[in-house]
Amino acid sequence: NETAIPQPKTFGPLGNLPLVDTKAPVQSLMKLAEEQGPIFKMDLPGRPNNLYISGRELVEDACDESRFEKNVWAPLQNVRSFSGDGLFTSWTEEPNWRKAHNILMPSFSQRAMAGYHDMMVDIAMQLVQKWARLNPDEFVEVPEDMTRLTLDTIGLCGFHYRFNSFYRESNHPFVEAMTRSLDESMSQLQRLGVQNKLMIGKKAQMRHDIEYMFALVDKIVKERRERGDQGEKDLLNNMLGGQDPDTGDSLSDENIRYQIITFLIAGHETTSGLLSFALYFLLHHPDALAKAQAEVDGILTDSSAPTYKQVREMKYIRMILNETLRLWPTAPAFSLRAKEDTKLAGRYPMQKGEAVNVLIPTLHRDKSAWGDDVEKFRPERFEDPSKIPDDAYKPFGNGQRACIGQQFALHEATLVLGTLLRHFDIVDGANYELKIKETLTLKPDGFTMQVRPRANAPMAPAPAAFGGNLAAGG
Ligand code: FDE
Repeated sequence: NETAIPQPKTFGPLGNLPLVDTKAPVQSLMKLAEEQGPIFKMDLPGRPNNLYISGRELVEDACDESRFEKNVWAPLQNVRSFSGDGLFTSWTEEPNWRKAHNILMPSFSQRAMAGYHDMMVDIAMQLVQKWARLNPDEFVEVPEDMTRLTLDTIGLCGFHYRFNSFYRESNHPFVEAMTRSLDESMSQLQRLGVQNKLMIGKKAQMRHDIEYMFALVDKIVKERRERGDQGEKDLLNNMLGGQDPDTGDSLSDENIRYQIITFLIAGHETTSGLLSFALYFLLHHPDALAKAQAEVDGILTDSSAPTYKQVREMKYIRMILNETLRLWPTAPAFSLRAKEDTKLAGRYPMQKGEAVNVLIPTLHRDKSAWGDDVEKFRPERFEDPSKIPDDAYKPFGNGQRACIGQQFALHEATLVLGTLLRHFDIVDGANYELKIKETLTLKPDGFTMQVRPRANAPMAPAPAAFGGNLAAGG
């Protein structure tokens, strides 16, 4: 009852490496999964025996937390040079993982979202006002504007720091440093060991970028420590003041630095990709777009900014986001390793420490879970929560190591998408053809569209003024 694991063709010492497009590894792996089936093996130079799984049955079994645990796999290990033992890149057994998890969980609960809502509105309105001032023939660069929005949102809700990305033509230098470092971390994976050693210029650049990121973050922490707590209910205050109920410990300044960088990475690329893909799908699905606009027209009936409660009422907008994450989960893979010798799905023997990588976009196209129309964008799949095949839907990862920012991302994205559709019609003026750019995350590359203010839209309200009492709602 043991089954051999398929492997595509190899190329001598390079193994399967030539089958992976260095610019689009996930899309290469999706194609391989189509040919090889729900489990296959890849040998890469210096990294033999990589297992990829993408079928419902196998993923469900690997998500059994009594036998498997999060694996900090190569892509994440490279990121550790700037995110250290922050939540995303730490092993579960590192003491700082549970400490930070315990301290930060309440800050990411659904209840906590009411406290961030006004800050999210502040940034969303900057985007609405920017788009409202475009001339009719101008194009919106969708992923760029969504990245401005999500970065500014996590900066404000996380640390009361304003990146002010909408006031800049080019990226904030922090984003440049972070993007370059993420790119370099991914490129290191594709190079052979000896090639990596030769990349002296790249290494110096990365050292420089990391120093810049640390300096900016350390300054934010230092200023907050000196100024003291003025009642900001943001992540930083919770980290500075919070104690782990298990150990009584608080987080060190070094670990707080890693968490801030983690939230800036995890909280902006993924959510901006989600919003960009959602707009792409709506351009191509006029029925869903009409239904979404009808929903927000019925909810946002006056000219004041959306309230927390109104966002919670936007059920169809949420369904659109869920369906978008099904087809293009912007964090496209995660990795698990065996905690003991075991058999995956009862037939693939695995030794303790051996890993399997979950290919989420292919899992989300498993016909046995989703039906024959898997390629179709159909938000109605998410209408009845009891009909969602949870074990075949993993856009936020698994178990205790699942995304802590899920409610944050979904509240923000629902607010933004709902507000945009209330104010604008969207037009595919460039006949954009989907091309997916891969970094640590996925996003639609070079996606532009046009927007037209809607005849019946409310005036874009000025950003809500808020001060020390903004946490009153939370
Ligand atoms: C996490 C996460 C995950 C898992 C990974 C692994 O396993 O490796 C996933 C899949 C995710 N995440 C996804 C996502 C999507 C979206 C849209 C998001 N995400 C968003 C967000 C926001 C924020 C702030 C975040 N996010 C965060 C985070 C964190 C911190 C983490 C880690 C956790 C632990 O503890 O581990 C994650 N995220 Fe996310």
